[in-house]
Amino acid sequence: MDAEGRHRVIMHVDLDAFFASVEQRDRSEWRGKPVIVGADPKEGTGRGVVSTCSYEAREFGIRSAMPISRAWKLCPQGIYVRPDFRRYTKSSDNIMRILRKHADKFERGGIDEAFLDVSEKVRDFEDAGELAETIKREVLKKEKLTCSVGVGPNKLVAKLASDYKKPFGTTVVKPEDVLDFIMPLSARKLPGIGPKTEVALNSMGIKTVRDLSRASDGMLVQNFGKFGHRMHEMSLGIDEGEVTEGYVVKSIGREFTFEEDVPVDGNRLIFKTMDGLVDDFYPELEAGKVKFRTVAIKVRYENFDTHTREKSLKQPVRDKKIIKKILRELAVPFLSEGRKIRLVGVRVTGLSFEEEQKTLKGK
Ligand code: TTP
Ligand code: MG
Repeated sequence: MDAEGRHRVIMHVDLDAFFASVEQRDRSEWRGKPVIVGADPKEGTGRGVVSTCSYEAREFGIRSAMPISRAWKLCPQGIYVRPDFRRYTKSSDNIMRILRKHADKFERGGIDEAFLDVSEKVRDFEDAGELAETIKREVLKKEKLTCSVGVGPNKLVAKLASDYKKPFGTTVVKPEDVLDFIMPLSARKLPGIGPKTEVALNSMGIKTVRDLSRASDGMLVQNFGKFGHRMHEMSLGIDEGEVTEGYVVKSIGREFTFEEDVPVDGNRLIFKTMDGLVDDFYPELEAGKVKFRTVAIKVRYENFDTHTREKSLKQPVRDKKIIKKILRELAVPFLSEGRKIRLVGVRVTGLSFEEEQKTLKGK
């Protein structure tokens, strides 16, 4: 609330099935059909995962991050496409330009989502709901894509609200309705609570946000450290975070958990996997015209013991061969450890942007 006791009005906009919707927009014969964007399914034997899928594909039970082989089993008749980041980035940039002009303060939250502080632009929450409809119509007309919008007194509530009615939904949560809105949601919906934390919470009998709000702050801190305190705050709908300009991608990378831990003589498999991960994210660097200065590797051993190493170059470059070469160097000490490896991750950081970032950060 500000000095006059007025609430902030925050909006969160999230595109519906973003990558898949771009594909359906650009290939009209795919509209109304199950479209799955991700790795090559290779008739069910492919490795890698689903990036996202159309709502038609979700009816078959397919979801983001699911193994592509599993998606194939659920829906062999689906349309399977490799991601084309160049087109997604372009659409994303166009949409962000539309959204930005409706906000007092604007923050891009990722490739398909943004927060808008519209406190000065609207009279009240009802008015904000109307602005949300205007924005949805404008995005649909100019970019031929649908989005869902959430409005609330803070970023947390706005984000939960945009997810509440998808696709093409609008959900307005007034300050006095925050607790009624948030309490029945699954605790898993809160940002930062992933599958592992969910399991830990479930084992304490905590399933919903209401359960979380009833747990003691001290107990949560004891089990989860600082994040325990944050979880408790979130369960009460509290979020003081400001909408801040200047979204910057800090790193780009991928990781992969082996189906079975890789034995100590598995160097070839490790190298092949790392190369595959690089091939997977490299198009994102090309699409965004991004250079990097640092290459990093992450290794998790069978006992979950996790280590990282990195190497920085003198000059930023964009070169796939260099990434692969440095990763091989960085991997050497891990491979001579004599322990089985569970996961490898590869990442580039120290990013510099030739042009896209300017349009992101501009006025
Ligand atoms: P999301 O907004 O999480 O998903 P979505 O837009 O596809 O679907 P929804 O209607 O539920 O919002 O992510 C945005 C894009 O990010 C998504 O289109 C593809 C990409 N993505 C991945 O590549 N891998 C992932 O695991 C997730 C969650 C998203
Ligand atoms: Mg989305």
